[in-house]
Amino acid sequence: MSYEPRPEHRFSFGLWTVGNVGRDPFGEPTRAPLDPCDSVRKLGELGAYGVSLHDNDLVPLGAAADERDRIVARFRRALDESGVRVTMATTNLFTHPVFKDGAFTSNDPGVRRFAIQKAMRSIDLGAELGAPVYVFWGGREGTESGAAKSAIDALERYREAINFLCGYVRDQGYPLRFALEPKPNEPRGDVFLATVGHALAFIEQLDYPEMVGVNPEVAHETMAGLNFCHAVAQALWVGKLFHIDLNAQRIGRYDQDLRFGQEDVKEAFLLVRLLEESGYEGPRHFDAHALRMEDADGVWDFAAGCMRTYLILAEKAKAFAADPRVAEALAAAGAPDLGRETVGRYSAEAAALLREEEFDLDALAARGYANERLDQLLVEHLLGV
Ligand SMILES: [Mn+2]
Repeated sequence: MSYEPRPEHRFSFGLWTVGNVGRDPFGEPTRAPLDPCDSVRKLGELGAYGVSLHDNDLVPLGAAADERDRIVARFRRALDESGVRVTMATTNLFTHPVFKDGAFTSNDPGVRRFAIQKAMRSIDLGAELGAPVYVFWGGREGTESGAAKSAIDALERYREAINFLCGYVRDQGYPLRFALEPKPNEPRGDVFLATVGHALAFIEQLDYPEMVGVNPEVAHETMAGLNFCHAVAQALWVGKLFHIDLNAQRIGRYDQDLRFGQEDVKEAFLLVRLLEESGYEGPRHFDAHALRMEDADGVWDFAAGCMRTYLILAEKAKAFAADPRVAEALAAAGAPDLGRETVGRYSAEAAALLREEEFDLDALAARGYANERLDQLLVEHLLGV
């Protein structure tokens, strides 16, 4: 196995990920900014399929129209030369101080109107670059002082904004779908649409729910101590996994955005197994960055490592599925039986039958589920034993 990334593996990286300069809340940048065109060329050399971007990763805020067009044309050439495509675009609605109280949910209507205008222009850019998915991460949509903002009003304004932007995309005829990216906190103390479950429920209240899915991120659900695979599975189950942000994170920490597989290899394995076996066809997108002590070379070690670990885990998932001992342990665990209907659709006849059915509770309760055997096999696969 060479584990060499190729475009058909559909790996993608944000411009802001490899371009991360190593700033943190306590320290200044440790690396020089990268030219987005150089990032695209380097990602192409490493075997990546795609790149994603915020509007201002490419075009500075406030750039004049001719400057914008010149920057975009130059970026277009780098994409064409490298064969890398834009797989996702999004709007920076968090860096400028104007968004300090929120963007779509700022208490100030002027800020809210500016945020929607900025998103429209950014959607134009994403469509021009051929992005099929447009992500909304509402990092500033939240509160520290719960008395200062009605969460009900905020959700109504959030819905108004997404509905308006759906209308804009339809009106322009862009072949673009939206994906909401949940996060429980950071930078705000408490962020609205905190988890995948919150986002899925919100989507059902929109005017065009079919246009909107989710972009779950490993770090964001893990920060809250939630099971990321369950979140992804629920998104898959309702056909809403439009995009995914892969990285690594330890529970209970700040948003670490570590290299994919850097922490909790077992959960990373289960995630890769889920994605590979589910038929998910979207990009395997890394939203992470190199550690702050890395230099320019370390950035590309980070990027290559994300892809290599994914490919190793995909191979491990195949070997796990093909192992007859695993199949036997899965059968002993009853895993295949969960795929069978329990009572089927309701009918009076089925209800009458069930009402009379007799159960041997002692026998049902006495059964073992062989989870120890199965989980040990999983661990040994991962340890290469
Ligand atoms: Mn993300």
